[in-house]
Amino acid sequence: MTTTSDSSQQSIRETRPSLERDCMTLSRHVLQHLQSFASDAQDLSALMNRIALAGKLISRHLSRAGLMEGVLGFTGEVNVQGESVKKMDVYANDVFIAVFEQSGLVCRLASEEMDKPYYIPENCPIGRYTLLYDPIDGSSNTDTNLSLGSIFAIRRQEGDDIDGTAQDLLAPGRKQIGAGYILYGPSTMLVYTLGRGVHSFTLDPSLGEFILTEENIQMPEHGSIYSVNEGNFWQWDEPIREYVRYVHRTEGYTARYSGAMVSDIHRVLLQGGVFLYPGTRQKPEGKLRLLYESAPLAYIIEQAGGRATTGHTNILDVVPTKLHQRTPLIIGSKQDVAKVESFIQNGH
Ligand code: AHM
Ligand code: MG
Repeated sequence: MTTTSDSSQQSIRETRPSLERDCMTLSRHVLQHLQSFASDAQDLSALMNRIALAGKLISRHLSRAGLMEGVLGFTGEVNVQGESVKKMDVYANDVFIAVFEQSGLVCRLASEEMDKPYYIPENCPIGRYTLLYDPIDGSSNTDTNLSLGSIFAIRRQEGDDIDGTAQDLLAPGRKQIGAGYILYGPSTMLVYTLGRGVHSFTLDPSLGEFILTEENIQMPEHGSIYSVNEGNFWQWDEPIREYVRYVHRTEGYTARYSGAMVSDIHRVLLQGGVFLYPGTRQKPEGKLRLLYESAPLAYIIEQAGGRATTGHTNILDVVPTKLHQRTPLIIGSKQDVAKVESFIQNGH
């Protein structure tokens, strides 16, 4: 005979797997993953939760952008990088600041959109972390409803920074204790590492939560995709041109380039291949910024079994001399990165 309690046990067993999946939120994952409830782990969990909130706010804003006045287009200003600023860049930059105000977590924020680090004085006595971020990666996609991203890196503040110059941030990417990105595509995804593997989450809009999608992502050692802006072909040095000629004449390669490297690198993370933004003759350092674009993505890709290099130096070993330093970037599957390196270093 089946009793009421038997049947409710049975129903719990049946709903358990989907409930467990829905309950694996980002903050829970961080704690579980660090295997600790100590204050450091609680801080990192809370910090990731705030980053997730920033992602949700930006995602919501993007999803309605075409329906609201004054959201798309340029502000008319030029940022510290000499690039025209979009209204969405300003909004997303402010979102990251707003979510960390009164959090006690982050004392300083440094971003592509701000000349100098931004201090949140009320957090500084206890908030020993710094957040470096690119609020909108792939800005040129903003007004055409194409994929965009946000990139972030977490560093522990070293020293007192009494003069407010944040000199301790001029340290290699190995000092990052966490990194990740948010991808605003058909769905919004958050991918992060705290140095123990790479994990992806998808925003469930009905719950308003990022739910675990894949744990410990390992990328293929080789992939067919090469992702580069070939419009720059005549501005590259000969070795990069030679590499691109090589993939043109070799069977098994295909090009993909979206204009937002978060999406291009996300594809490479899942399917393998290589993304390149090399230096040009006029700009040997290329376009991408080391501290809040290349280094966080390098950390993710290395944790997933890939590599990132300038062509000569591992991205995570490059020591910046200034906050907004640029760097050439070759990133992706081990074998594909090695192939590009071999063209740069040996000419074939
Ligand atoms: P952004 O942060 O100002 O948008 O610049 C970074 C972006 C990358 O996402 C993308 O790969 C690249 O710039 C595209 O540049 P280009 O149009 O020169 O190919
Ligand atoms: Mg940007």
